[in-house]
Amino acid sequence: MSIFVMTLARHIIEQERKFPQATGAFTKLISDIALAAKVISHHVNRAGLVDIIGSIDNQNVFGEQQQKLDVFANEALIRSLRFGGTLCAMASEENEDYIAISDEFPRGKYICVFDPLDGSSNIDVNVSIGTIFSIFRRTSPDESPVTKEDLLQPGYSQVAAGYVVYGSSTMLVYTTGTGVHGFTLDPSYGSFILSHPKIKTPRKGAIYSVNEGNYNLWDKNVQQYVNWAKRSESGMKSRYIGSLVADFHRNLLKGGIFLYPGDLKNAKGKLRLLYEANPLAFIIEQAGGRASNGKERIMNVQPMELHERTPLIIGSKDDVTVAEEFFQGKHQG
Ligand code: P6P
Repeated sequence: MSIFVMTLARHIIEQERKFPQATGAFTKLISDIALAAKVISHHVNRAGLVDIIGSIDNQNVFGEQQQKLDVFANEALIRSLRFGGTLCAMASEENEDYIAISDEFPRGKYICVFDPLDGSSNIDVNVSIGTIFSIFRRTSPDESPVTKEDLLQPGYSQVAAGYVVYGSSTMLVYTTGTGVHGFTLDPSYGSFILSHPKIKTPRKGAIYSVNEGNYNLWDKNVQQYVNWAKRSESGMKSRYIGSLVADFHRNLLKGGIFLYPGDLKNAKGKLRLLYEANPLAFIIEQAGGRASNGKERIMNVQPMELHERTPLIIGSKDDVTVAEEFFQGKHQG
């Protein structure tokens, strides 16, 4: 009996067929991202074996110590995307400004913003890390120079979003607005195989994920929510890896809520709107969940800066709704 294997490449082509005006550029763009993910996966899985572990002396745009794999992953994505003719611009957490594709190279109508290797502080201790990406169409006329407004689009304008989690296996999870689909890398063939079709997250979960070490920095509404979540009546248990993609992926599949609130040190929290919160928000909504900054839907927020931060509450719809009620002082827990 021949087994039909649905690969990422086949799946994207089928998705593309749903858009009659599609030109194949989108298929190539996702394929280019998948190629970079395979290259990064190969090096992440060997990190302990070759001299790319440990910090290098330069720092990224936020003064954070760059791990060599950060730099490698960023270069792998930029190289894989720059000359494919699908983009007019890209932006990365590792680069202060966006990268416009110069007109000496073939250019496309898409924009890709990404966090090349999120959770990189976990590399040396073999904890799962991830790549997160978000894709838009440009808003300025095709032949004109790219503008910052092309990059600063609200999350509801995304045409696709996804992440790669480098864990016990390497998985790529993506959406183009018609459901969420998960692919597991089969390293023997170097192909991403459809392993989790049409992912739906439970309406309510039993997991809350937050760094309770920040408790004394939170406002009282946030403290009251976490105090409620810790009580047996909430039916919840705490799970926190400290790697966004790993925490998000577990909660997506099992149900639950991830929170990174603002605090006294960082009023808007730690996570980035464009290439962390928005892509994961697109995915969670497509999977039936919800993503908020505590006051409003994350994907409605108009970005003002490339690297702006946002508080993030994301996961099962009912769990996020309860947390929002606490954050807004409406829930007497
Ligand atoms: P904290 C990793 O550095 C990261 O950006 C996310 O992957 C993760 O969710 C968060 O920071 C963890 O931050 O303050 O809890 O260590």
